[in-house]
Amino acid sequence: MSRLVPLLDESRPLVMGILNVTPDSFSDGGKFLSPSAAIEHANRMIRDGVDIIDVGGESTRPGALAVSSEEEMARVMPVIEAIREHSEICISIDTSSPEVMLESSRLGADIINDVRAMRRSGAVEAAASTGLPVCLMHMKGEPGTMQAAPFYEDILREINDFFLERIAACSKAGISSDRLVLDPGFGFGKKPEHNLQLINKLGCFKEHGMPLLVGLSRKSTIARITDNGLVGSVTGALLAVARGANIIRVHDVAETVSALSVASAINAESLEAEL
Ligand code: 7PM
Repeated sequence: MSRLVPLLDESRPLVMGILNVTPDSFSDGGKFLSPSAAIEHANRMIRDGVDIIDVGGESTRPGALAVSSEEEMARVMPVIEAIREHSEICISIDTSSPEVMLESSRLGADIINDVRAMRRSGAVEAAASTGLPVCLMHMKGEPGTMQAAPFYEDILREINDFFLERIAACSKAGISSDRLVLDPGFGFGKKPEHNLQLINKLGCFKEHGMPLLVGLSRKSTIARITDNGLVGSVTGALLAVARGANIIRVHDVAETVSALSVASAINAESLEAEL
């Protein structure tokens, strides 16, 4: 049984901390490439109160080059293994590769987070065979070209139609709906105004009855509004949660946990609930 299920049952927003093991990642500048540095970062996030650690070995930044699954495997597996060696923290694997899904699951990962929503050949079957929960993210186009000229007639409708199609594909492969998490894909083939709209209207993605994940931390839409990426990202996280997000994917775990604790205390009008 995945460690995600009991966490989601707590019915409070969960914080997913980003652990990049790519040499070219946008915010971390390659700091976390070596397994030992990656594990140090993971331990720090655990101390800071993270609920889920999202391990990613493929850069999906706009314009990024494709990574072979061998390369991705070599980056990610030592890190998953090392985290699992000394912690029961919930581990998410950020991948589109069937091989990486299977091997991560074998090493004790709990969630498959796929920015391509299982559209790669063999992915949906691989994910189904692991029995793990899956996050289906909306992306228009591919990372290399998605920011060229994003165009939507009705973005909310288009994302919901995409979710319906991917939910059906998963269901056909034997992934039941109670194992799915949906993510509108902030920054993936969208203009800044699209990104702001999908957070403001997040509630319209609730119609599928599934938990929602949002990742806006340190992304360029936030950077266009404010020079303070930390405050901007935490503010975005709070508003996303207020509009129904269940999981927030962030770089700044301690600050996001603090902000969400205050929000929860206000919503519950109790201090005890947080102690
Ligand atoms: C460079 C630019 C490196 C952007 C990495 C990124 C999401 C995700 C990413 C998200 C889910 C980042 C992104 N973003 N998975 N993976 N949702 N489910 O900022 O929004 O971390 S990669």
